[in-house]
Amino acid sequence: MSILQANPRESGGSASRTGIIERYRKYLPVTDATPVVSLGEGNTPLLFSPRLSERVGAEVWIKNEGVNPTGSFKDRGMTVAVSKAVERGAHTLLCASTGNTSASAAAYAARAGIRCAVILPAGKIARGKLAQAFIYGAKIIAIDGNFDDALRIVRELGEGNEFAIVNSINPDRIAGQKTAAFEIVDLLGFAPDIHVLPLGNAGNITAYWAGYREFANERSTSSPRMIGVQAAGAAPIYHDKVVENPETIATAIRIGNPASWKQARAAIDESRGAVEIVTDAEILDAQKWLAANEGIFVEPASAAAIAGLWKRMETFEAGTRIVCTVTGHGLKDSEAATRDMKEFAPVAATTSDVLRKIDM
Ligand code: AN7
Repeated sequence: MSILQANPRESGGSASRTGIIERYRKYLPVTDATPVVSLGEGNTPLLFSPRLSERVGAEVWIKNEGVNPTGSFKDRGMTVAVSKAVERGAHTLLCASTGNTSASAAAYAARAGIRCAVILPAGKIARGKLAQAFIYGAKIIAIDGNFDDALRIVRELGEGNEFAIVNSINPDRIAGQKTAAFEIVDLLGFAPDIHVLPLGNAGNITAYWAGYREFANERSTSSPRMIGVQAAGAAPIYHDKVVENPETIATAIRIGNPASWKQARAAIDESRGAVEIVTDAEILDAQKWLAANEGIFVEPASAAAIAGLWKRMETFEAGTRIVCTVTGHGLKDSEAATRDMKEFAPVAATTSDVLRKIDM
């Protein structure tokens, strides 16, 4: 068998697991002429979460986007954005990022055989994400500034024809990311009453809302109330004011002036949803609790959604069906996860010493 037969272009090169373009082609801005650049993204677990449900007095499912090919939801948008960029003849991708977008862009550029440059706030990217951009071979430019500065530069550079911008200001990204809402409705057979997710640059809430609306029209299902959760130190939408110096341990959502601010506001208002804020301490608490009680290890930005869910639990009626998206894998930011971990003093390598130490 030739390599081409083993890797049929029609399935994006994935024989075992097709990506979101193949699964939801008719809802996406692709044609037969679009070369599908896929790593088998999407089709992520939607897990009923018994302990979380018990804790908040509602039915809670977790949509675990951390198991995408590069460990975050960005891959859904990136497969569409990069496929379209390649179709238009792009040679170099460009993005600003708090980490995950750069990891995803770098991977899909590698897959497509094109270049990728990423602009990152120096010193504010989780180690695992930086490792990804590096190992996939992206050109990394660290700036003395934050994500909002990086995005401003990307917008300016995007005015020329040299770069294909793959931030969520590119509508192909939003189109790809809306497939997460499709999967939820397809798997549950209905839309949840409430959807909770972290809110950073606000592309994802925009995408989910578009997805739910699209399926609501097609299948006359309802649409959920959209609840976006920001970190207390980076909460421009909550305060309705640009935050000049956003700060939070959840570096993925360390954003003071979200690009899709208006769309996020519209999603929240139209769905009669809400914006919630959570402190870093609440985020770390939720991260540890979710790992220890549901077996799901997420990065701090994703844990913000869980912390936000807890904050609002008094408002849930019994039987309320809630989906919570956890957006990125915990291993991306192992420093954050191990902040309270002490050194493990070794014991003698004997069974009795080890047994004494287990002590549980
Ligand atoms: C894990 O990578 O903005 O509200 O540059 O990585 O759609 O921005 C990441 C955002 C939530 C917020 N959770 O989503 C980037 C970037 C994780 C994230 C968000 C991000 P948006």
